[in-house]
Amino acid sequence: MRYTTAGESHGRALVTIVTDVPAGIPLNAADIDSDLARRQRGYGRGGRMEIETDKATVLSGIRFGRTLGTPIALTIGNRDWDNWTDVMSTWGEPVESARVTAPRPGHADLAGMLKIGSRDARDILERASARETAARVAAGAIGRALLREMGVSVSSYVVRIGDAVLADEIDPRSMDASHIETSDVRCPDEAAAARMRAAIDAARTAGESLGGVFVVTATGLVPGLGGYAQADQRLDARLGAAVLSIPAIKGVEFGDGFELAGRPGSLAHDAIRYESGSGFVRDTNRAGGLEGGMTNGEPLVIRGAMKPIPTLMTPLASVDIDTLASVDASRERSDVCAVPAAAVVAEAEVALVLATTYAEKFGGDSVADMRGALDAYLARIAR
Ligand code: EPS
Repeated sequence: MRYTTAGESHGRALVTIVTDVPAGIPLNAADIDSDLARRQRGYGRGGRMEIETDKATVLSGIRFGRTLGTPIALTIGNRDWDNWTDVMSTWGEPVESARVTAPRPGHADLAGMLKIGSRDARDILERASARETAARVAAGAIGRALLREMGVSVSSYVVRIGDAVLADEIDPRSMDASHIETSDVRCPDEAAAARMRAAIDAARTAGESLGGVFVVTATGLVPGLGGYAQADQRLDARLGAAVLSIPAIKGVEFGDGFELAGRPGSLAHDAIRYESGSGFVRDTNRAGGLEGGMTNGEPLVIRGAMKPIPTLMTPLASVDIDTLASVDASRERSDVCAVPAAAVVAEAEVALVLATTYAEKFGGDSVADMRGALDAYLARIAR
């Protein structure tokens, strides 16, 4: 499955086209809209989320609640567009007073202006905005619907916001996803969640913003997805690129990740046992479900590190691109913290990569054929 998106943050709408979708995936509007709603939640989000109620309008590729195997096009309207029709007009003359001339350190503003030769950071920031991730989440919901047919589920939780950390990692196999969904910081532990909220409150008061760390997990995966034979088959690389493509993500780890670098080999890998009835069993999952660029049948565990959002109400120093004088970086309405939302976006990116690997291994034309091939594969492995 592949997707492309279009749309500016304060333009009329976001657009997604998803291609290479197998036929016959059962899907309903709520599958897409509930993920869009999950992305909008989260303690620390700004005023924009009170304006928007993201919903997808499907234009093609789905008939009577099943994918046709044709490209799926959908749009998500921007309610805020009504407030931006002058500044974001498609035609006519620019509004000179609305130009953004003090690039924000950490945002795409300055490098983007230099890149395309613009004197208005809005030409760049409108598209660099993480608003675009709503379109990705809609695409990801289609990947997730295919994975559901393959017996796979993808979820996420937050383990760190600023200096507030969830100390004890939870086992994805025993994770209570419903509790995470009711937490406004996507944290399964209420004491840690309270620390995270307090950190966000303190940041808001100080005119600051905060980043953090989230975990995405996928369970029900068969071993052997991805590949060891070529660089571009390796699932670590594909998943890493997908998560790093999300705005503000600066780091990705699989399983015990960077910690593995400091351990002896005997404490870095996952010993293999055979148990009749269960097959090959691991008692640890330090690898995070990936060995040799492939799934190994254990839960996939990916951590993503998000930097703090660059828009600061107490801004860093910048330079006015007209006068070259030192000025405060521009302020825009923004979020204090969007780590819970980024976790939902990362689920979508991971779901799309995993759905693609299922289509590669089990045939991408029809979900019924895929299920048949998957069952044959599972039967062979069991033998
Ligand atoms: C976002 C919408 C944006 C921001 C945020 C993500 O809305 P607005 O710019 O109108 O307030 O809240 O974008 C950024 C943090 C960013 O740096 O661009 C959304 O829908 O997720």
